[in-house]
Amino acid sequence: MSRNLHVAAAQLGPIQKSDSRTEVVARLIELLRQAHSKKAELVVFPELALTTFFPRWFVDDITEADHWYETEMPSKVTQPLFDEAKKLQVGFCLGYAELTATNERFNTQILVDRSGNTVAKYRKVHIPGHEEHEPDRPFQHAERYYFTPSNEGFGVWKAFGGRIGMMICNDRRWPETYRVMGLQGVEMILCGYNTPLHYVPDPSQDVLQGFHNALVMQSGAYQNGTFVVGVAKGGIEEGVDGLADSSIIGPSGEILAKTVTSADEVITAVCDLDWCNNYKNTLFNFDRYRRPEVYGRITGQRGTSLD
Ligand code: ING
Repeated sequence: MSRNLHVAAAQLGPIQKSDSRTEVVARLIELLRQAHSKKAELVVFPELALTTFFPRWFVDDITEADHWYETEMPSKVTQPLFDEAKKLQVGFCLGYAELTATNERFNTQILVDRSGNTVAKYRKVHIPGHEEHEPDRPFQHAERYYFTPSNEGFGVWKAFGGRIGMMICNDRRWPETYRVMGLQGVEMILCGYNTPLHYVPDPSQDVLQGFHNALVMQSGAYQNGTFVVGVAKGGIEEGVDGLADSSIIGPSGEILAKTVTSADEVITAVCDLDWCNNYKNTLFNFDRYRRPEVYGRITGQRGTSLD
């Protein structure tokens, strides 16, 4: 049996501060067309795909940053992307900064089906970086200032003939992210990221960024019998070099496709979602082999307990 989903990872090169949303949306549409010409049915764009990674700058008054957020989706400027996708009958996943009517700020990703309907919204759970200005850093990573961590957790949605989940950037480093979706039978996890190559708190990790990126997503895929699509905004953005290495990973943990540039680039893979069952029904038959009765600490405590 096979249940093929042809997916594309639409990697973005840098978006500079001066690039308008209109220019960026034109790039997204071009990538969407390329993916469609390769016969993709679902196109995955990165985290915060409409703007530069603005948490690298601190502003004393957060309302000065309001212009980086979307208050509606689709909006006037993003509507052409939705129109083109609908015309081509291609679905997509898009990351953006969301400012809600009740003034909450989330790092958000939506899933849009092939008819142009938004079928799912995910808001980032694990918000990395810092909440205060840290003047000694070469650049800020003030995501904890700009975004509220979502309490909605990790959903899995029936779409594109399978069970689709979403996570955003730092979420991919946490095994709980994958497992919570694994327990809902997820078959493909979509993940956008912005990962600076220079990790300010511990520069010894700089050379390991590519390794860690692959390590976590390949492990999460294998241990849960799911595809993972990891999509970067990479390259040098406002002087900060970002990891590219977008990839499509199978439930075996193998990388099926990977980008070779740090610019706008489309890769695709035909993903047989039934391949997931080889893992879900054997080694990782959760119902047969998991021992939740001894995993209490996973949800019972946050930090390490040394008692
Ligand atoms: N980025 C980073 C990631 O996990 C991070 C986290 C935090 C990098 C602080 C560098 C410094 O790849 C996002 N966008 O979550």
